[in-house]
Amino acid sequence: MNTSKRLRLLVSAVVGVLTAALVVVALPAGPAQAHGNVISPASRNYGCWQRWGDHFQDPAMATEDPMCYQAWQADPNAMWNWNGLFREQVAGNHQGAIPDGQLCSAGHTQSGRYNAMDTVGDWKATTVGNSFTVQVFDQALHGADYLWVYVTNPGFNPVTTALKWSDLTRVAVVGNKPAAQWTPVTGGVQLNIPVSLTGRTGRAMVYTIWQASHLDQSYYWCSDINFGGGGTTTPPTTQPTTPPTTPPTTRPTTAPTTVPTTAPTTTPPASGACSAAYALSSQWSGGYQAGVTVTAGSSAIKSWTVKLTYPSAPTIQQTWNATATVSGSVLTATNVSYNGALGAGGSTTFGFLGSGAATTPTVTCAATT
Ligand SMILES: [Cu+2]
Repeated sequence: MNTSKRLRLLVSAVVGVLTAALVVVALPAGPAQAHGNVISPASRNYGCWQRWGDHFQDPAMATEDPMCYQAWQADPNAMWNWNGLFREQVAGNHQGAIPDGQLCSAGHTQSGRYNAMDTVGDWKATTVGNSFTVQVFDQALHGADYLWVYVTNPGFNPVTTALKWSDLTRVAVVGNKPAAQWTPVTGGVQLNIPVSLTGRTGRAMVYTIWQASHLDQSYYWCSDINFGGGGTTTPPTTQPTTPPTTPPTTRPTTAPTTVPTTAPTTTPPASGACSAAYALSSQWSGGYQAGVTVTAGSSAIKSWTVKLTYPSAPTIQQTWNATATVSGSVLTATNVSYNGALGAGGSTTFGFLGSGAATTPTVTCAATT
C-alpha cells in the first residue's frame, strides 16, 4: 500500500473513531482487542470501510455498492470494528467451528456482528491476475502461528452462491511468523503472501485464516476477486470503481442506521506545533477503548507528546502507536519510532484500553520541530 493510500486510511480511521463514539459494544473478556484484516484483495468489511468509512451516510452507497449498503445497515460496527472478525478457542478445528454458508462471518461470531458478510450478492471484487498477493495487516503485532489462504474452485460464483468449505482449495500456507518478521508499516505490521494459480478467469473468492500467536485466536476473511486474465498482479493500490452490473438479490428494507456522533475534545495547535483530539471508541462493562488523533500544525514536526488530564487517575491497560505513562491524573503519551515525524497538517492516531468507566480528559499537544 502506498503512502497516500495509507494516509487516506488513517484519515478514514480517524473519522471512524469519531463517528463510532458512543457506540457501546460488548467485548469479550480478555487482554486485547482484535486487530487485523486482509487489506488486499480487500476483505468484505475492510473494503466497505475503506470505500465508505469517511462518508458512510452517503445515500449513493445504496446504488453504487449495494452489498456494502446492506452490511452497513445490518450493523455499522462490522465496519468500525473491521479488525475484530475472529473467534477464540477453536483449537484448529476451523471447519468444525464454522458452518457452511457462514464462512464470511466466522460462524456468526461476535454475537452476529458480521453476519451481513455472508449475504450472497455482487460484492465489489478486486481485479487480480493468476498470480497475486494477499496482504494481511496485523495492527496488534500478534504475529502468526500460521496463515492459510484458500481460493474458491473454478466454476464457483460468489454472486449467486453461498460459500461452503467444499468450494475451497488451500493455495498458500505460511508457518510460524512472529510479528518481528512481518514488514513494519504505519500502525502495525504487514505480511505479503504470494498466490500463484493457472488458467483462472472470472469471479472467485479468497478465504484467509490467520491463527494469531498471542492466544488461540483465529481470524477469517472473505475477499472477492475477479481474475482479469492478466499474469501477475502486483499488489493493487486502488479499489475497483466499476459499479455492480446486476441489482443485489436482497434489498435493504429498513432506513439506514445512523451512527451517533459526538464532537471530539480538541485543543487548537499550541504555538503552531500540533493539536490532539480525543475520542471514545467504545465502552463496555468495566472498560473502554479510546483513540487520539495527533495533527501537526502548519509546519512539519519531529516528535510529539500528548497529555490527557483526567478528573481522577485513569487505569490504562494497553496502548498502541504510542508510549504512555500515567502520573497522578495525567496520562502522557509520546510517539513511537514510526509516527513521530509528521508533515505540515499531517496526522497520526494512537489508542488505548482503559479499565473502569470512561471519563473525558482535557487534551494538550506539544511537538518538537
Ligand atoms: Cu488481537
